[in-house]
Amino acid sequence: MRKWLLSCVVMSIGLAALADSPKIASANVLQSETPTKFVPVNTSFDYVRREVMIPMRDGVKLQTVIIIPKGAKNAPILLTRTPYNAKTMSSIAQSTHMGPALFGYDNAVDVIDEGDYIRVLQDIRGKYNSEGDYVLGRPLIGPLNSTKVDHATDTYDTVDWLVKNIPESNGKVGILGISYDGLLSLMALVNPHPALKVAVPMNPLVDGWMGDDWFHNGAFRQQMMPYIYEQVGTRKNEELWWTNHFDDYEVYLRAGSAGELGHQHGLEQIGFWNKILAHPAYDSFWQQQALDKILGSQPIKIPVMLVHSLWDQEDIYGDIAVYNALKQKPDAKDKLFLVMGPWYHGQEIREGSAIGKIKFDSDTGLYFRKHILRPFLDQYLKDNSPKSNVAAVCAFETGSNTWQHLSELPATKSTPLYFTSGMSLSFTAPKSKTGPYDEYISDPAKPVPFRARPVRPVGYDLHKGLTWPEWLVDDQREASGRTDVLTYVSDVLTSPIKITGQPMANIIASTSGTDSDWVVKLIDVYPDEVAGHAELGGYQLMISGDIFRGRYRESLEKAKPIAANKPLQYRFALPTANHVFLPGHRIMVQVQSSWFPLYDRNPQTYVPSIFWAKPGDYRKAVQRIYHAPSQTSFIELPLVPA
Ligand code: PG9
Repeated sequence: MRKWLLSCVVMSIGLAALADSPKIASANVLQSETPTKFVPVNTSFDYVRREVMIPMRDGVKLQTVIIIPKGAKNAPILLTRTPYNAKTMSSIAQSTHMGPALFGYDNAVDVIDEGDYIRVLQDIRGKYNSEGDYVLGRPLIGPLNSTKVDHATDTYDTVDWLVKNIPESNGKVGILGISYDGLLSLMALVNPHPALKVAVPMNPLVDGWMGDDWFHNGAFRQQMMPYIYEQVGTRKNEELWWTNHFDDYEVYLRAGSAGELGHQHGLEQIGFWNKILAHPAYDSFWQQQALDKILGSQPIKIPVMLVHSLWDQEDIYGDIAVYNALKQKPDAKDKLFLVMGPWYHGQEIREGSAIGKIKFDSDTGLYFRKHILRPFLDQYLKDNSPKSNVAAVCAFETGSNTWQHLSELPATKSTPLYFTSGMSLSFTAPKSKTGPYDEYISDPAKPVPFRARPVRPVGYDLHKGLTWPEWLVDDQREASGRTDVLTYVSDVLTSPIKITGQPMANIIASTSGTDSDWVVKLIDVYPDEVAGHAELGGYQLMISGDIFRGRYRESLEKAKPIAANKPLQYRFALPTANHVFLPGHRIMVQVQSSWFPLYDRNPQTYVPSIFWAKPGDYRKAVQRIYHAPSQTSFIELPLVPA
């Protein structure tokens, strides 16, 4: 009986199991665990985040992220337009707090967060989640842009929408940004919307040929090729540049020429690259989009603060060019402001007490944000904010490591510092006719590295060895020890020498080739030993330096072969410095003919386009720098009288 009962139980369990089996099977048909639309719960956040598509006048909609401090009323808006992904720039950390969420690229967080600003980040047309076509640096409407839209109109339309659709705002908008975003802030100055009250372009690209990202005086900055590849190749920068060596020196040397390297990467598919290839000279393509020229032909409509980094490894030319173009205008007096800090590109929104081994005695980035940027923005954007006392020129003097607050840049006396025999520098012109030149052999097979090898690519992760932002302060001792670099040095200084502005390189040089590059570097040599900073003993700190492509000696617009073995004058401006050479230091000038691989090699044989120089075109050349009484080479220093 018990047996029967048991078998009945077993049978009924078995039957039940059989009856259940289809149910189990259906539970195992796995369905998506991801909701069709996940709604994040962020009621505990101290800010509200909105994502909207703002329509432009041509119907194209731009992805815009709006971050509003909770409970904000009559708050001003700080706008940044960017090609670098508004979404990630506005949620750098997942945090309930607005400050940490925004901390990072282009967000001067202490100003935005502590100032209770509404933060708006927008993808420009053609990038990331915005609609429309992408044109790198899209020229303003005019000879290079026959459409009805540009970044000035897009800013206008955006500002118009923002002030009509953000009830928490006081209807006042400021625009700011670094580099590309700085260029966009500058373009916003053309026909600004009445609600746009102030602009702060920091380290903007202004003139891609003269001295910002793409060329310097005609020499091509080939390490920017990966940027073009990634930035223009796909809307969301999904395709990454590939490499085949750890050391970029090898990558670029083995490719032979920039054109060939681009070809190996399929770069000719990219519109902007073809424009670079088509315009190696300073022709109308570059001149007509140079923003200093465009803005210089218009009144200054709203207050603008230009922020310049003295060791900007990317855009060291443009903001000063804009300042020079605007400073004589009648409205400059109360509308034009200049800040110069001891920074690499964009360092003004980061920790600013040092670049590499060079220290500035205080956090200059924090000082800028707290005592210059914030009161300046508050004055123009906040209701009832007091007038700030921000000076027209706030300049950090390197060497003495002090801030200066001035009504204008100091008057200077252009003073030649001559190259003399014995590899010396002197304020007295050379008298000796003996040994009227120094010479070196420039070999394109062994170009002078612009920094110690292995040369890593352009990149910002200092912790991963991508120290590109620091290269302008690298110790130049390595170069001065080479036989293909000429090094002139002064006696030890007994009193300070102060310079403000752009030194002018003025060399008389010959080459045995028919084309040549000339690199001139102005250097501060530290005393042999430095108490408390042993690593700075004898340090050679570049204060200002640049490259000039010899084929443009007579005309920047039209290349021409150089007459071989003929001493000729090369004269070009170096980047702005605001520096004191202290007693006990020496002044040094180095001259060389390559800065590789940042700049492409000059084959030293004239060819129509250096982008397509062939292996046989690259030839050694004998280079001479003259310092005879009738052929003086010198650097003109913008001396500030003691
Ligand atoms: N220097 C970068 C850039 C600016 C403008 C055009 C292209 C590149 C940047 O940091 O954005």
